This record gives sequence, C-alpha cells and structure tokens, in this order.
Amino acid sequence: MKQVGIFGKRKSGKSALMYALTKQKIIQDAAFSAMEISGITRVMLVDTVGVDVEGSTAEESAQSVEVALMLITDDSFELELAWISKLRKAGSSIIVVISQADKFPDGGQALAAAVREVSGLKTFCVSSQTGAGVIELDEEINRLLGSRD
Ligand SMILES: Nc1nc2c(ncn2[C@@H]2O[C@H](COP(=O)(O)OP(=O)(O)OP(=O)(O)O)[C@@H](O)[C@H]2O)c(=O)[nH]1
Ligand SMILES: [Mg+2]
Repeated sequence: MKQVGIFGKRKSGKSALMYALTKQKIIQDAAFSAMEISGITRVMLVDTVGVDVEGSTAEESAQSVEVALMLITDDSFELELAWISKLRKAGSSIIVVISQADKFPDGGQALAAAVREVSGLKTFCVSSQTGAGVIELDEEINRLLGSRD
C-alpha cells in the first residue's frame, strides 16, 4: 500500500492534519455512489514523531513514503529544509504545508511564499481546525500518487 508521511516539528499539527485528511476522505467517499468504490485508492497515512526529536520515527518513514507532507508553522524552517533534501534523496514527492494557517493574519500566505522561494516546492496553507485548504491538499496528494503509478 502506498504511504503518505506527515513530517514536522513537535506540535506542528501532524496528528490533527492526519485526522482532518481522514475525515475528508470519509466525507468524500460517502458522497460518491457505490460505483466509485472500485476507483478508491488505498493509502496509508503515516504520522511521525517530530523531526526535532532525536532518533525520531520520521527517519524510518522518510525511507518508505511515496508522498511526504512537510509541515511548517513559523519562519525558522532550516530543519524542515534539511529534511526536505533528505526526503528528496529518498525519492519521495514532497508537499510543503503551512500548518495551523488560521493562526496567521494572512492565512500563512507570506510564509508560504518564503518557503516556496527557497525550496521551489508547492506549498499549501492548511488549517485542521477550520478545514481551510484540506480539500486542496487532498487533491494534490492524490494527483502526486497518481503520477507515481
Ligand atoms: N489553531 C490551530 N491549532 C491547531 C491546528 N492543528 C493543531 N492544532 C493544535 O496544536 C497542538 C498540536 O497539535 P497536534 O496535532 O497534536 O501536533 P503534533 O505535531 O501531532 O504534535 P506531537 O505529536 O506532539 O509532535 C494541539 O493543541 C492542537 O489542538 C490548527 O490547524 N489550528
Ligand atoms: Mg502527534
């Protein structure tokens, strides 16, 4: 089964995002007719221990995920950039998530632009609390998984 890993520092919102994405899937699937069931791709979402924790489970997961979500919550994201290179080397497709976006007056747009500039990666501003950006993130995950078939 394909794996999507959720990476980020402690308390960056990894578990909340995992729940938000799962809930999104269930709602979406329930909205589809039974005819759509054969088209459902089974994906394993992998929550990890913070990338700022020594000997984190993130180390193992980095080697086995098709798609990696890297959560960023503030403008000190050096460690996250280092992990992005590590994930790239391991062959994962990477999506940057500005997590807890509801906490930013601008919804995380400025931070997203800054990360996009240095990493060249697509960035999504997401709030697991309000649900903002969750559908768009889910679509991008599915697009990347599809492109890796
Ligand atoms: N405002 C806001 N708070 C959030 C959001 N997502 C998570 N939180 C809060 O941030 C805290 C950490 O969230 P978690 O999902 O547990 O973060 P985590 O990265 O899994 O944390 P660890 O597993 O301990 O490393 C909790 O108090 C959440 O309620 C969000 O989108 N918006
Ligand atoms: Mg957690």
